[in-house]
Amino acid sequence: MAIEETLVLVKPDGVKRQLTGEILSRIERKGYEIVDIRKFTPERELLAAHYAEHEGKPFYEPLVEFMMSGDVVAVRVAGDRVIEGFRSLAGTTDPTTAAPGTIRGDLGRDWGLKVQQNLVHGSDSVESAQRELGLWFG
Ligand code: RTP
Ligand code: MG
Repeated sequence: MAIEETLVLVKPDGVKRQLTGEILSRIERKGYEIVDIRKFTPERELLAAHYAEHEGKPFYEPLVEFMMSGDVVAVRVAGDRVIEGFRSLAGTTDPTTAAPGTIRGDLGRDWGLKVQQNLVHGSDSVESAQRELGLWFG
């Protein structure tokens, strides 16, 4: 079986705060491999496809606007059980209460904004990872 891969995004808050290196370093120190990496500001069409499951939710439009607000670093990461492994490294969605020791818990917090700026995204299943890697890396 091929080694598992996941899509990690360093979101615009992480890029602006110059935390890309810290986040990539945590991925590498855990033992995962960075296979490919790109930095660009995503367009609405890509984000609409990426976040299709959230369309219609109250946070959807603020989320898309936030993700279009600056550069994102998209990373193809490989390793055994990397999908659940990275989500464990990232911590839970809300950065205020994410466990210390995680990326969101150590480096994130609420900023009084309409959307949770929580530094990173990680695919949540094999199917999501394949779909999302196709969207961000073609
Ligand atoms: P991600 O997809 O980014 O890895 O995060 P996740 O699975 O932990 O969170 P998900 O439920 O998929 O939500 C996607 C992103 O939407 C923003 N969000 N804001 N109530 C809120 O304000 C809210 N809920 C979700 C977050 O940026 C979250 O990562
Ligand atoms: Mg998600």
